Amino acid sequence: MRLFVTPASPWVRRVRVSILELGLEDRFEFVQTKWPHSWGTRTVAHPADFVEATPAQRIPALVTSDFSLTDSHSICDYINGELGGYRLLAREGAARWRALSDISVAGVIIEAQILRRAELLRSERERSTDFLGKMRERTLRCFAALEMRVPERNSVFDLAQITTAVACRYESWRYGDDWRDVAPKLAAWSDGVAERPSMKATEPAETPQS
Ligand SMILES: N[C@@H](CCC(=O)N[C@@H](CS)C(=O)NCC(=O)O)C(=O)O
Repeated sequence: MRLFVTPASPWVRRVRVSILELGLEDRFEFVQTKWPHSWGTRTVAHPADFVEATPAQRIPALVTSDFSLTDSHSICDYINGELGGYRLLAREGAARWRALSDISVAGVIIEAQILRRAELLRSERERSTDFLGKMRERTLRCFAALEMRVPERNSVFDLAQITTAVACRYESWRYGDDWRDVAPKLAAWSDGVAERPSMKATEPAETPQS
């Protein structure tokens, strides 16, 4: 299976951490993609294999011998259910919905982080301060909500925790540590899980531009 990736993307990171937590890395070929900074506002040129893999032309994208999946949610669903025996997210029942409740909030944070990044890649003249403020406020509201449900010590590092940890670490990497003031317990928890080998192996780095 081919997984199209970049080291900066938090959407990619939640997939890569899931793969590592399940010990499935040998099943994947990781294909590095390149992104000029114009990606924030324009369609950029990509190699044919990536264009074929995903009509969205976004990462992560997974190509198997039977089908392709073009977002992290469907890819995590496949990895967890089909390859991972539902070890990262329960198949049904209350535990599933509790986890999805956290995943949806952490996912909103990641979505806002990436929208903010794309806006910041515009020229200063084009950039909307209002939009950046709205994304920042949404992010902080969602971190405050996750502060109310910090995972218990030594609980399973499941897809909800993975997605939350990725959102926390991306925020610090791109935008600094202000969020820690609204979510101090979550921040301390994220410092702990950042030491896991799966998180260490996927620390964010700038995406190659060419
Ligand atoms: N909801 C999608 C979002 C994927 C996404 O937005 N990926 C970003 C990188 S973090 C991307 O490929 N952006 C390029 C573009 O929008 O052209 C997912 O879960 O995978």
